[in-house]
Amino acid sequence: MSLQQFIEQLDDLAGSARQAFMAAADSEQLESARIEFTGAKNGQFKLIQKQLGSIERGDKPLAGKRLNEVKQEIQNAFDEAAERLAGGQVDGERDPKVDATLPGPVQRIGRLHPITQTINELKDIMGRLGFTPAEGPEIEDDWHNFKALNIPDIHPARDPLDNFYLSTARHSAPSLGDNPLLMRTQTSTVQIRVMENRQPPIRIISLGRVYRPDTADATHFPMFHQMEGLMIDEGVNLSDLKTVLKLFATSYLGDEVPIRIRPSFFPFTEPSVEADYYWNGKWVEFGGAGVVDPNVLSAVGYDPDKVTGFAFGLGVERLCMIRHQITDIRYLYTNDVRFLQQF
Ligand code: FA5
Repeated sequence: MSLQQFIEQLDDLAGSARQAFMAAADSEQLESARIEFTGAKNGQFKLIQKQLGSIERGDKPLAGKRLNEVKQEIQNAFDEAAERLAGGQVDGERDPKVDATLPGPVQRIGRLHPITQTINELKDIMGRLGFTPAEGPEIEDDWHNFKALNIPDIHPARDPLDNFYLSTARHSAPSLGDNPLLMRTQTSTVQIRVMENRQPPIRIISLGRVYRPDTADATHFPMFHQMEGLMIDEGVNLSDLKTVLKLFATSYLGDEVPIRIRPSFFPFTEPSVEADYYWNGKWVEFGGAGVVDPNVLSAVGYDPDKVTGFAFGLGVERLCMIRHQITDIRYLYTNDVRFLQQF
């Protein structure tokens, strides 16, 4: 059994025992609740305690600690109920011995996942720069994931081995010329969806999950998040892009952060760049970007002679990892409470 399951069981038990003790209307009912939860032979606490043996060795100290805490919590709840009944008080009556101004028992409450916290912060920062959030589906079609982004039919990025196509025949390649569905590989799909439905000026971001059959390692995961940015208006150029990326990096990382752009290639931007920022003594890549290719503007019905724009796509996990010095992306997705509690 995993540590998390063990702790969840204990927490459920503590809640149920507290409720049962509180609901007991007389000492007989309280005693039968006590036997049910803490009976020496088959009490529920005993049954969970027996599972301690199946917990991994390294997790045992934490599991044992929580076991003792819950035992004490249940005992306290029992003592409170016994005291209440001894005073002849039943639910709903006022207990003169209870001081309602004292803090109650410590409640273990959940918190937002670090990636959700990062997403909220990114939305905040970009919101201050005038970028509003836009959404798109995670199951996409060929048009939005490739074709409208100037990625031609014969292009290695469409390889079935590099994409999660949704096909009735397993592992079958999509037939050219139709519009197969796939899990989106990039949030650039949302650029197209927004431009198809709105006229410039446009200044949006889109934050969401993307999927690639990448082998998981310290910096790669098959499901990860990207933040897409898109700005279209008259006269928007590469130096506007650099300004926005610099303001973003400085806001997110908190200091004056130098950034640099290097030439790169994406079919949907021309010129294309890779953006790096300087952090903790080294240059770190934070995503791809560029000036929106005129072919993309034409594909959505804009006039490339009238409007121009820039786009960027950043890896959210990588940003979160740099900021919190997380050394392995897999920590974000193994749901270990010891890791998650630190955020
Ligand atoms: C793209 O996905 C482009 N759509 C970015 C873009 C948008 C370019 C708009 C131009 C205009 P790329 O494949 O490099 O680019 O991915 C962008 C970022 O996603 C990477 O810099 C990295 O931070 C992150 N990333 C890529 N693959 C993974 C992975 N398997 N796990 C975690 N993060 C990843």
